[in-house]
Amino acid sequence: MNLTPLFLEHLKVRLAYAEKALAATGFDGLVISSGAPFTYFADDQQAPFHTVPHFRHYCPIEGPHHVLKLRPGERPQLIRYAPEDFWYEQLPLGAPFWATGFEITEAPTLDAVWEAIGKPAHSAYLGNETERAQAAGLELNPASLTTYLDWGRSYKTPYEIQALEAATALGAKGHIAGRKAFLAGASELEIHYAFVQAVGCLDHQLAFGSITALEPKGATLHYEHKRSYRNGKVLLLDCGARVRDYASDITRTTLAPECDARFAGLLKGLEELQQQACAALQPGVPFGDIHHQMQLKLGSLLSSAGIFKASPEEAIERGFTRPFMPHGLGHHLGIMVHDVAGRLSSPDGTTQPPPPEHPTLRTTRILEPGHVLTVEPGLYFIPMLLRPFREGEHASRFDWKLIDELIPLGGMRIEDNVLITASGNRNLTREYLPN
Ligand SMILES: [Mn+2]
Repeated sequence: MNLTPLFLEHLKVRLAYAEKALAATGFDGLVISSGAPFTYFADDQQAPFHTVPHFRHYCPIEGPHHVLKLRPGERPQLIRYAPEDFWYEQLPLGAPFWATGFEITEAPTLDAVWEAIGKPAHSAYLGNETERAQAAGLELNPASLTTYLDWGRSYKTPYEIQALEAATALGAKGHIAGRKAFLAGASELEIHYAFVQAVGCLDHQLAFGSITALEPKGATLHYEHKRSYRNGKVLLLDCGARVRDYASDITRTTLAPECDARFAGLLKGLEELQQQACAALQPGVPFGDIHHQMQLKLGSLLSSAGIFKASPEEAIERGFTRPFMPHGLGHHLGIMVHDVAGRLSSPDGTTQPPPPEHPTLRTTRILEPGHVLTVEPGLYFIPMLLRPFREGEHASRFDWKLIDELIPLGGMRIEDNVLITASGNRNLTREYLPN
């Protein structure tokens, strides 16, 4: 696929938005670093390098210390850090699909990079090479500008949607392999390797540290260990891939045939509820409303399964559903897995906090075409969160015998990546992973 026309159109849109952001926040120019690597404290090893997301938004070049210089009305300048090096491999630039979008200068040293930048007047700097940027007279990471740019990152261009879709397709391949390994009795570590092998990358090139949880570990929301325990009854696999640094974030819960039928019934109910939530994503709808509807449906699922006795409305009012689903319905997805600006209501930095009954909601945005979000309801048996209800005034409303029998099975979550379109939505994940 020739990505050049898609990318050049993306760059045009992004530069126009950056010009608007600079005008709105009082700057004449913008300098962005791809970033300096991070070295662990009292160690000589570096963390796997992540490009500064603001930089990545304009330019897909890999590696640290490159700098972009943007000025309204001018062609964007890329100063490419290209040292001679025999310790680490330095590849020539070649002719990547994006190169024609930039005026490219090569600099063999950091001093040469920053000499090429010079001292642009009234300009802002985004990145972590702050000493260099300060010496160049730049204003460091101004909040008004980053917020304005963050808002714009929620609207994905066709180039970005193509990358997110490709990341979803790749993640789906990993999920198919992981599920197959689980059903053959594999351990958490082996399931993880099956995922990574199918995606064809290194661990740190995944979208995030994989959550590969058998049984009770599924109730630790960000469980990252990989046990050698095998022949599990429940697999909660939450993992995604990256394409050109855009992430997918997919979760599937798979049961072994001998799994408890009551747990299987809840998973079927959660699947229906998740598909209804996905279908509800439309332009003009506040994401928080869909979260609220999902909580109501979860209330009726839990009460019809006999876990507690309450109407859905009462279950929300008294917080009965919250220990079973303590996180938000989803989040924006982009270069960052939990993408920015979920709680903004305007590019000027005005925020819309979540309502008190749904404090963990990560996005309160009103959905618009071009937004990409995850939809990921879950249902967990988390002893720590159940304790206040077990000991509280409404304890008799819960079936603790049933709950205690389900606690060893951990939890379940189903997560798809959904693009908001002009007329509704596209569930990117189901196109590649139908179930
Ligand atoms: Mn997620």
